[in-house]
Amino acid sequence: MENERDIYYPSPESVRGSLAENWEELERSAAEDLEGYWADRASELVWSKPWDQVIDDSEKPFYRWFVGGETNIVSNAVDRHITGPRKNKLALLWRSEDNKETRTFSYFSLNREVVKMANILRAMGVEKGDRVTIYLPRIPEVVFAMLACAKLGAIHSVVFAGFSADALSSRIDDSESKLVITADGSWINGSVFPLKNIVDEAVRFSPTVENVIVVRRTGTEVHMDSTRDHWYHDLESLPIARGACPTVQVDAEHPLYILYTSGSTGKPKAILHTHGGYMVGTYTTLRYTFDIREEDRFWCTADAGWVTGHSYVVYGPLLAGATTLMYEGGPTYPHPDRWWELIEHYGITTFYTAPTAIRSLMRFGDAWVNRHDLSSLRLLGSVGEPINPAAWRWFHEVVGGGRAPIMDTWWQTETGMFQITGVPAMPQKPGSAGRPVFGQEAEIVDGDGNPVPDGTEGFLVLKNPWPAMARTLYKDDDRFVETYWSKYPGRYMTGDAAKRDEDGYFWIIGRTDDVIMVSGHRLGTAEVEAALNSHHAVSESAAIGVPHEVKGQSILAHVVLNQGFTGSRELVEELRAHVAAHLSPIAKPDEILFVEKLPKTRSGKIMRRVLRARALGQDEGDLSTLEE
Ligand code: 6R9
Repeated sequence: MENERDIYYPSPESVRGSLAENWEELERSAAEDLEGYWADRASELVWSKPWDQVIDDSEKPFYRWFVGGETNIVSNAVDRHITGPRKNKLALLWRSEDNKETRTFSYFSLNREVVKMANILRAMGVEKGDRVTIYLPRIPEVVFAMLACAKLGAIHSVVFAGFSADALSSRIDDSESKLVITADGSWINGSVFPLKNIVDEAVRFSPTVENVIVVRRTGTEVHMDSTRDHWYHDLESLPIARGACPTVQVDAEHPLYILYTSGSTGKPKAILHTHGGYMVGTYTTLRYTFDIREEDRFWCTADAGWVTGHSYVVYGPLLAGATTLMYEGGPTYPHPDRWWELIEHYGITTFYTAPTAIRSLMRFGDAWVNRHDLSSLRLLGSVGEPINPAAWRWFHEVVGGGRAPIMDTWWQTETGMFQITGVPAMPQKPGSAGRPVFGQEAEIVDGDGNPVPDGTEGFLVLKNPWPAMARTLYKDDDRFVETYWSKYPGRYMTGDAAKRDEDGYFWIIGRTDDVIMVSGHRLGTAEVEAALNSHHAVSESAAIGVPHEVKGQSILAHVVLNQGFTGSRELVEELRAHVAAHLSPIAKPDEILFVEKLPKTRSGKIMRRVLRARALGQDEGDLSTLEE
């Protein structure tokens, strides 16, 4: 933050001929004519019926986009490519964690896989509007499954394949999914994570799930229920899998997917995105920010279980007709140069990852990077948390060879697409996400919604609607209005604290609500506490995020024990394992403190702010609402 004046000017090569070379002009014209700007972008894609109206804001905040238009995101992500010069272009490259298997799909063969899976889903009774839960690791089938659902007009709900049976089951039940697509297991650092067993447990009492499709990945022995479970490789060879499968044309506002994300209460929020606007938004932002060119090879390291995977592994790159890499494993297994090796091997030009990964790789030193030829890289990207200037510089200098600018993209599950970011031609400030995307206006306000002067910290709000905006929370319109649109009427409340500098660049500080970002994964304090509280020794608990050098934030849990229990090293380990099993290994608290009681408000709400201040040795602030 002390380096606001530190500016990196892009090299002439990153500016010349880039799609948003004239960014100042684009910014100005989109501000003058928002509808015209988005109508032009939408016209670059195919619609089976043109829209009558670009934005309908008659029932704010329930905005509708491209009203009256009909299309399907798959018509644009796959179908339109196979009738043109991209038919034989590589769409998806895949590498296994053990580095021994490679699979590649042209747009033509991607379509074949999607058609096959869609035929199978259709034969199992999946129809337009039905929900399907996808619980798959980073393998090509996760892409096929998402696209197959979309092709039929069904709504996918991808659940990160690291969540526990409890978390999976509540998401299946809430979405009332009739089908679950999973794998026998997944590879994590050389060992098997038992996905199918977790699904078995999750669907045991599910009132809605009729079928489970199982992709063979690890070859581990699993239990197959003959009336419910089907191996995908068996289904693939049946006659039902064959033949053409038309892409169902849907209304622009037809739901595309639900994605559960943490909120400040225990119940995750079911973010709903739609076909038309989401398609236009992800297509446009990916192209302008990452300057996608035909010869590029794009790699976003995110998992399809998070929004970054939805928008910028699956939909955005395919909409743009790009070539994408998906890698099954993580950054440091078996050695901290696996990613660099893949960049070299595949000639990746555009590499998009998270600060937590950058920091963890930085710890191993430059030598691991330097033994690889990374000269193909021309653009880098960062997402998920603020990137600290030290990590920014290392990424730029050591990985990007001082050539590749870094696109620091700020956005959320709810926004569906980038909201604040740079473009290659824009000067960069390490640690700042840059400027609102074309057509957006962001503002920093105080608690009453009044804009604060530049340089002052406040709450980040968005002023204009955008096509990929969440339409609602599935089955919960009231919570949607209350969470995002009620505090500052007419403006979208992001929940982040930030400031703007005198050049109009935004500096994100972090979440203001009770959400913890561990390694770029968003966790609710309430979810972690719910997992802890489900242990028989725990009476109650409070989880907070504290700064962590590598992970961004780590979890510090305060635990009040039931009578008859005393805190011990063993119990700490037991509780950590318990959270891993009942929520996710990512959510394991780094530290657990046993306390007599928790600070609470008179109305009984835990004051995590006080715990945070204590943990950081800061002033505890206003304690007037504290109990007793
Ligand atoms: C895309 C994604 C959203 C929250 C968001 C903010 C943080 C995301 C950021 C960033 C600083 C960036 N965040 N990108 N903070 N700089 N470039 O991560 O979605 O999982 O919903 O999290 O992540 O706090 O509010 P999601």
